Amino acid sequence: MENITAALNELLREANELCIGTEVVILDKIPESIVFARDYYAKNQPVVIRNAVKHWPAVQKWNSAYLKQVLGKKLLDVTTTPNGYADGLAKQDGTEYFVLPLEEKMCMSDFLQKLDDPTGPIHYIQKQNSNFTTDFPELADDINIKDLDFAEQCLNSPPLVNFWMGDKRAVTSMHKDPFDNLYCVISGYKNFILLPPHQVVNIPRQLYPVGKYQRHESGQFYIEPVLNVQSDNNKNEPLRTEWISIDPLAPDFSKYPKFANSQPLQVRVNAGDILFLPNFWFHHVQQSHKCIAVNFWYDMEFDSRYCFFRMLEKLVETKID
Ligand SMILES: O=C(O)CCC(=O)C(=O)O
Repeated sequence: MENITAALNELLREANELCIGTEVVILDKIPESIVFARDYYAKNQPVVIRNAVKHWPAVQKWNSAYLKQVLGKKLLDVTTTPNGYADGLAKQDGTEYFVLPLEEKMCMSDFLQKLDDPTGPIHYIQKQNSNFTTDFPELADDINIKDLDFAEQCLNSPPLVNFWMGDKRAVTSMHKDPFDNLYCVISGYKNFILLPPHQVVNIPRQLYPVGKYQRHESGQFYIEPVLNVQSDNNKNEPLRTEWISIDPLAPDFSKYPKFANSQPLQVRVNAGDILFLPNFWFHHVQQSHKCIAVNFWYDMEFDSRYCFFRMLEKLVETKID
């Protein structure tokens, strides 16, 4: 056990000293493909490229008036929560759930109007199913995927393309994805808190019952448990999922002391910038009001790095202190 603890400490120290550093690298122009491949993709390093898509018509055009004109009456999928956390932890009657958002259909004009109400529930267009491609064809010509060719040789095309727009109170809680991500901010800004995959050693995780927000007729939200309908053995038991227990905005170090060693990186991505976020980097995201973003998710490679991560994940499940 002592050996394993020493090895994990060595991993954290070396990874931080040799390859992670204390800040996200910022570039002021799109790198050549070979430079992107060598310095960022191959090293699993995030990088922000300032003003890389500033020339996209979207950056000039996509304001409330334009969206209302082009999409005003169109019904869209919008997530609604009482607290801004559309996939996050919340307590009800002493039970802590991983809670999915209420999904509502509303037209763009109503959505924009609701964003102007700072007191109501919190709305976010954040359907992560390539919704830009399926739901927003009217906006397709305002971006140019050819500008992402610098990364094409490294990434598995075609990507899923997602559209994000919401309230400044909407927060994406800490998680990781099995995708390499080119995240383009179109309007406003996003604040990212990032942790490299090996920090799984310091990030507390737990299985939580899954719930989904619903509303009473009065408008009051409640959490409805989601049952496990797939497994014959556990039918009618709550579905459970693993989620990260810590909120990096208010970390409870007395409960999770190891998180104090995690050294998160923070970066603001402004309108016209691209963040390259490699797969399995943990991320937590906040935004300015009515921030709009389009991101491109490329299937990750399940290579030796993935196998190493899985091994590490299993090792720390054994609760080594
Ligand atoms: O913009 C957000 O709120 C979350 C983005 C995210 O989690 C992602 O692109 O993987």
